[in-house]
Amino acid sequence: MDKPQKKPGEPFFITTPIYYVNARPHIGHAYTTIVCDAIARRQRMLGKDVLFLTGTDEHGQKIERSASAAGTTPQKFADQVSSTFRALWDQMGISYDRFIRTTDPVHQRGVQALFKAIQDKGFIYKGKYTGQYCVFDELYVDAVGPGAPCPECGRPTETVSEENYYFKLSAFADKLLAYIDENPDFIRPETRRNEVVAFIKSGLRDLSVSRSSFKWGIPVPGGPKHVIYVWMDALSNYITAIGYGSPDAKDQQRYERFWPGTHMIGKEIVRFHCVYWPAFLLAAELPLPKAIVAHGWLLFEESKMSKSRGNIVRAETISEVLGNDALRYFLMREIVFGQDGSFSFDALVQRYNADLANDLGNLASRTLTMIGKYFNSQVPYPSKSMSHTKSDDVIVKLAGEVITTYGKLFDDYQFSRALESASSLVGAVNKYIVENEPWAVAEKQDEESRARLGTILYTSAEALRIVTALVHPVLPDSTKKIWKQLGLGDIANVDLRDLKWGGLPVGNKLGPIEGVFPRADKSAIERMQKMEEQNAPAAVGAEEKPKEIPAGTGAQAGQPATQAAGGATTSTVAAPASANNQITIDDFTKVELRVGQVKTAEKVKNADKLLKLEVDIGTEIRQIVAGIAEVYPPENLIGRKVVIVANLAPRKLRGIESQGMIVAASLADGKPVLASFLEEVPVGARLK
Ligand code: ME8
Repeated sequence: MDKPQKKPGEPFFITTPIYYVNARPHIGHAYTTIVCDAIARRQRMLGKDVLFLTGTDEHGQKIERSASAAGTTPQKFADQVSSTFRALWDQMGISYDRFIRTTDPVHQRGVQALFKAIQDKGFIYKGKYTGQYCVFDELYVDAVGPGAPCPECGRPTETVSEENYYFKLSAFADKLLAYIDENPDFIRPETRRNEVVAFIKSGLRDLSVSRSSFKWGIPVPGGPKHVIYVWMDALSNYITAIGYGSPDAKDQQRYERFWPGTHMIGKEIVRFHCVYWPAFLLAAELPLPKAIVAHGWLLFEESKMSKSRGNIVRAETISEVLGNDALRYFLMREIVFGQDGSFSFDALVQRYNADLANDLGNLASRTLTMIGKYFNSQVPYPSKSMSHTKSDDVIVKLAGEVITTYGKLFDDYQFSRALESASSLVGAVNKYIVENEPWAVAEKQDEESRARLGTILYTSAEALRIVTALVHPVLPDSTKKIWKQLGLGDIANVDLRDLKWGGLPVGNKLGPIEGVFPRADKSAIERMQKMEEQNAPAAVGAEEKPKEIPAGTGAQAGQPATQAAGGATTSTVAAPASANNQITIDDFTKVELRVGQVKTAEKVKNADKLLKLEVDIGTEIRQIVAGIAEVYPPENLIGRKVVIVANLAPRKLRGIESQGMIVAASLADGKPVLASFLEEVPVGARLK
């Protein structure tokens, strides 16, 4: 079973997106990374020479602003968040072979080489761009007018007027369409492929591939006032990480060996990967990716899990309470790959208990314990002639079918169905054990009964071995333990191409037996929820101090208590806090006050005092409902800098979500006056 020595197999290159360093990792990022990890592990077990790449995307205006809002330099900011990603992947046992950072000098050199190659072929020219740009998506947008919403995320766009370098994207529409048509597996699943085709057919306009109004990026070769557009920079990681653009011959060989590879991405970045990236490669006359595979979104409480929605769950919490494998299994079994899927702690624990603690865990513990007890921990002989029954053949046949089905489904990205087929074998063997009652057979000492007992337990243990090998890429930690208990070597060395019935050696001595999937109870859910609550940004709600808010400035007239949740918070004209009302500096620092800039403002229907604003706070755009309509006409607020309580829990006012609150003084007549600055202050700066 174990391979005597590893010959380098066929190359197999798989990549995750490189994650932005403006947000800390959550289980949405973990989802893509885990799926790639499981694929990489399976390919290694199929004898492939695997290169699994992940990393971080560190340039661009969004990161520059996030760093400035955090009061640090972009490089320091990127160093810190990038190391958080890397540390998490290490903690989760992600078997990446290379971690690329776009601030790595080798990457910068490679991006410049690609830019130059495209330029040398005549596909880059200089021009002036005046139009809308979405900083959140780092996307040029065809919308018209200042503040027009981004078609991708709905946030207000910014007007950019810059002299830029342009890429002749329009020259590649026909070539792309022909390639997609000739290579049906290039973009998966089919729905995404259809979207891409429709997008290209709607007309491709040339793309600006540099920016000149900020500095945080890779300089354009020969155009030092410009930095290369962050998506061109980021997409190039897939080749710079493996040696493209390096003068070193070894790097060149690595690039030649592994490129093209397979990209795994979330569905929101399909256009960048399936249109821009292949067009850049066509322009530079480089091979196109083998495949681009897009999955759906992980939802939490019905909406996409993301930092800006404040509904993230961290992988660390789940790992700490249930172990790494529980999250891996949930994400790959519960979510139909390609579609959106919901996460909840209840569903996680339910899935873990049902499939792992009960089914697989039970099969392992009862089979191994009985071999320990009745056969002195040595794998018994399965008699073919004596006491053989049809039920044994059923398991042998099913195991053979599952090996084939599991592989086919897994390699077709149907992970949930693959795991379902593995579960069907586990279920069948558990049933086989119950029906054959080995504990009752063990009570009889005659030769036939001993032979029967041996057959039952060999059949169960061999099926367990097969399932364990199959699901190892999904459950690396726990299958490693089961493998040891079966007395076998290193599970990572198993060659799945050799997996077939009968590989468990008779007489094999089992290892020490221990429980692999302890059952989780309600307290596990509570613990995880508590850990996430403690990790969430501190929320300061008006409910805690309703008295301090004069009724007149309430976000909703006559409802002072709800005002601070989303409206203007006011420093009241009431007496200052008395000594016993004092707070410590720690209390104060819990309140995250930031400079924001109003992008859009409009009246809320049927609410005289309310305005709905979109406020840029440096890292993102927030929607805030404020009770200031009686004093401030909406048009006077556009472009105005205001002070925002940025870590207030979101609340709904008149059915509209308010994601923070604006700070204002409240005069004796209850009228609000917005806090403002005499000096110029950058958007996103923190008040402390
Ligand atoms: O887009 N559900 O980085 P990013 C599923 N830097 N997957 C999710 C998810 C969710 N709720 N949230 C995040 C970028 N992801 C660019 C990529 S690549 C050259 C540059 C995963 O930090 C998913 O893979 O916003 C998604 O595509 C990716 O994280 C976005 O990560």
